[in-house]
Amino acid sequence: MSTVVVVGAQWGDEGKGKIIDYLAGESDVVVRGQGGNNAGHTVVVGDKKYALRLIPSGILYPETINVIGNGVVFDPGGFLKEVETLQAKGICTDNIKISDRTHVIFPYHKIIDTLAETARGGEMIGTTKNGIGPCYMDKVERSGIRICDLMDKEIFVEKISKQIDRKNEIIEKIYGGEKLDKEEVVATYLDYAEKIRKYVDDTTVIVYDEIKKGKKVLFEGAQGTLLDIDLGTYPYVTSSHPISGGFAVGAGIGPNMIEEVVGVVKAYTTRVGKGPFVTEQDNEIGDKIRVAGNEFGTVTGRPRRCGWFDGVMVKYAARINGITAISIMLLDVLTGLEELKICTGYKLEEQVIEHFPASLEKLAKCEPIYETLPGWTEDITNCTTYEALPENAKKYLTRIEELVGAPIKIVSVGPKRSQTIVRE
Ligand code: 2SA
Ligand code: MG
Repeated sequence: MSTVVVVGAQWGDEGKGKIIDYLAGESDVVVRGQGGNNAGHTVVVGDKKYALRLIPSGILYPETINVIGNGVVFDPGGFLKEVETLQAKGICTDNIKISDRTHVIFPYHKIIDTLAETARGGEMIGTTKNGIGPCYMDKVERSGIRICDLMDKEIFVEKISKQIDRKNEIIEKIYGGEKLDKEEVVATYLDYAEKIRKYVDDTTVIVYDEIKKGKKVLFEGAQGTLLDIDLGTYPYVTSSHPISGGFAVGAGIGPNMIEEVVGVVKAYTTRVGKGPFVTEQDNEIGDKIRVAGNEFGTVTGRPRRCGWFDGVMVKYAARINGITAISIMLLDVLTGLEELKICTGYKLEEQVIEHFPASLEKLAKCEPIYETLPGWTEDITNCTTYEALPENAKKYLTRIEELVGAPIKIVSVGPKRSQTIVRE
């Protein structure tokens, strides 16, 4: 396949980093199309660990072109820091292309993100406070500032001056926060502009040409399907489209250019932030999974909420993404649990619900319908073939395939690259 999209099929943190790295090694181009530095992939290569946030995973391979597409929201300060960290580890960062249509994150976006969360009080979303939502708000409101604006000093100064005046009013009058110093923001961003200029390009042309040449292009999803602004658990979502269709818009390609969609799924479910979670195990089982799976946020260290595999949710993700292959992650975390439960349906006021509901109030009232399967005790971390997995592990995976309606083609049994079973 020459074009592959990799998406998270749950609430993010599915372990996409590992699969993306696995596929990036054989890709000519790796493209990000949504989100910003609210994403965070950890890639382990040999004994080195790389934490990527905004830069595509292809950066670890010298020949690969890394595209930050128009659908991304771009924090220049964060980007330059990431470049520096990679360079310090001996990684070449020349092969990065940033779309000239990408919207830029400014300090007021981060300030407003933080102030708005505080103002929401008990109803906070639990955002990453990176200014993601407020930057997308400006984009949709049609007052955003793009990379192409930043590249032209005169245009930029005019636009940013107006914007800072507006934002200072919001910060001061609505939230009682402290106003930003206009000159300081302008000077900082004019400096950033010069540092990123060499990376800026029309990436829609680059991606199109590479696909036409028959090159291998990997579209690297961030976050997860249930965090999609339209199709996720709204309002506990991010402000972009972390689904396969998000790449048509966020990279500027025709949807028919996407050939394969890999859905990355944990063998159980986790979520960070707030919102209903039908299969949540706020008990000993959840604690066991959290410890075994090291389910704590990479950046903040927040404990993640843990629960059983939710077949209703992943079936929904498979449908809206057009998932052609599933990659099951962290199967080894379930080793040693006597019984495993899989949610096959939801019950709402005595009715069985087969499709993931839109209303969060309904979702919060849904009871999981579980099927119980026997667990396994054998260590699976050294299994290199699907056949070598314990019978009960295979039964568990087969049931997931049936429920979700897509084939499992990759199974991960540990963090290392070598601990990846690819099914022929
Ligand atoms: P924001 O900051 O506006 O995007 O936050 C809105 C909600 O989205 C959630 N959110 C996330 N949840 C899980 N993982 C995220 N990023 C992953 C990471 C990246 C990945 O490891 O950091 O797995 O690809 C992520 N980003 C945003 C957030 O908690 C809010 O609920
Ligand atoms: Mg993560």
